[in-house]
Amino acid sequence: MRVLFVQPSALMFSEVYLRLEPLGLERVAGAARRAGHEVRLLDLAVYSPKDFFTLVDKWQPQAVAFSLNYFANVPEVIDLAKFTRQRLADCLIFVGGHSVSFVPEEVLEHAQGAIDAVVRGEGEEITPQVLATGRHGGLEQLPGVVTRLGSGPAPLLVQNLDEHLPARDLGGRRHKYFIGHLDPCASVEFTRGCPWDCSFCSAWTFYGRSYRKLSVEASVEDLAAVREPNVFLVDDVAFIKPDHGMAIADAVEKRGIRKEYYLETRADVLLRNPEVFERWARLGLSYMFLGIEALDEEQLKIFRKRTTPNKNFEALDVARRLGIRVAINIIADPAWDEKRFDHLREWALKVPEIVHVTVQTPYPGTEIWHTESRKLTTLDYRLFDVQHAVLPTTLPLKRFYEELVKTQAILNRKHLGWSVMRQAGWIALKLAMKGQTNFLRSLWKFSSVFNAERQYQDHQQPVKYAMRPPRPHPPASHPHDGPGHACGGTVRHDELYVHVPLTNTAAPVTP
Ligand code: B12
Ligand code: SF4
Repeated sequence: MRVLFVQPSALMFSEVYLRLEPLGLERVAGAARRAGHEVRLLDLAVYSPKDFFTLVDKWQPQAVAFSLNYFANVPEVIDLAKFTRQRLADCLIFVGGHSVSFVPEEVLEHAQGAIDAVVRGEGEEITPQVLATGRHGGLEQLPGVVTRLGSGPAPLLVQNLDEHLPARDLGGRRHKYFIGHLDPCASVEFTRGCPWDCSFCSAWTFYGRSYRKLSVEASVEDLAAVREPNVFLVDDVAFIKPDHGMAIADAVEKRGIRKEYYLETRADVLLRNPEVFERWARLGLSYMFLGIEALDEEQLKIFRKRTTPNKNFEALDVARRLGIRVAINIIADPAWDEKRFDHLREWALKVPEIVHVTVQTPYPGTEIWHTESRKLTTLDYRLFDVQHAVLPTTLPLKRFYEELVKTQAILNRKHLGWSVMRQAGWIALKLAMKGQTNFLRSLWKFSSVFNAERQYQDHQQPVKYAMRPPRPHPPASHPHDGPGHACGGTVRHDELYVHVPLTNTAAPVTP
């Protein structure tokens, strides 16, 4: 069968800071190819919609599969599916990925028959079965598959992550993937899932709080196959298990693999296992993202981060000592006024770290989607990208964006200050001489992307597809029974999961 896998276009953030390969889709496409299909992969973050239209018309795929990891891409994917259906009436069209796994029925409804099935959960093992079944025979009986006729049993976790290494050769234009000056940059996965349960995050609800590791051999085999000099580790929380991190480090050293790495982890994991980060710093770990999220204890409790401001600040000290450059994120509540933004700016200018600000956004699949008592001000999927306010703002909306963008601009200038700029300029020039211009372009893209007027105007656009609002949940009996004082109700964790925790493969790990 001719099968086309499609990654939708990149969101705001990616125009400035980073653009990364669609690792999940490469793994799923690899599984389809191993099952004997003729496979192509098109990433619309690096190709244009015109390339998609041409491929559909010229290659005439018999199946088209879209990845939908981000809610903000829902309208785009539905429109592309509708286009495909008009051109190829018999084509099997299905969608899978992180976000769509939480809202399969509503996406099928919006698509009005253009999408045959939504595949919930991990796609590697089920996709060959979906392709073998085709559009006319019982898709709705397969695990995790939802069609307009009904849905199959709960999705199954992949038995062995080692068996599905990504098909990196399928995509093309790999020189377009970068993060900051790690240009070009590939992505690699050592572990999957997260045992914590932060109230604003859907990583744990997707994987049923499971945490699994690729074997050391498979991790290193994949890393060794990467041609790029830089690697983004996509693990939700890197090096939770220090032995695993150390064993991979041993193997990397033995094989003489030298790369520059970027990873994401938690402050308490860094404090608990500094030796593994120190080891990786020697192997080339130069950037780290720490999920700090809030500066005060009360807010950390609301997010259920299970850490304290002191621990967070201690972790920043450790990273500085190790010589690892740290980027952190703070979540701005739409209720913030000028004073709160001022406080954040003041703090952020004092610390040497790169500070990013995103907007608190309840998503389907997160706990706060059900418990947030404030009413959503929009149901436009495109605005659910953590850069827009979807909850009522205390400041007039435009003022809120002015404060947000002012903060982002100050922080952007801070980490691209004159001395850094001189250094960055030099790096950019060296990369440009090698034909790598992503980092260079990103240096002056900021103001065209982060723009208060543009963000405000996004709210005035007509809404073609609207999200289904959350179902009301029973109110918490006490204001602190729920995740925090903003709680409007309670929700059982087992109602949130895509992959239901099992005792064998997915035993929840105690953090
Ligand atoms: C790496 C990562 C990124 C990378 C993106 C890499 C890329 N090109 O996809 C970067 C850093 C760019 C990024 C950015 C953002 N991210 Co992000 N990201 C992640 C992270 C940590 C891991 C994703 C990953 O690679 N996993 C490993 C691969 C193997 O898994 P996967 O992609 O999910 O694919 C599997 C399944 O989803 C499924 N699948 C995927 N596609 C398909 C297609 C078909 C047909 C089928 C059948 C199955 C299938 O099968 C795959 C294999 O099992 C996840 C957290 C998580 N655990 O998922 C957050 C996560 C997905 N990101 C999130 C967010 C909010 C964002 C941003 C909006 C944040 C921001 N600060 O602006 C941006 C927007 C990005 C954009 N589109 O432009 C949220 C999503 C929330 C939501 N529901 O929309 C998550 C869940 C994190 C969280 N804390 O909640 N992200
Ligand atoms: S630790 Fe990170 S990945 Fe895990 S639930 Fe919290 S925010 Fe999500």
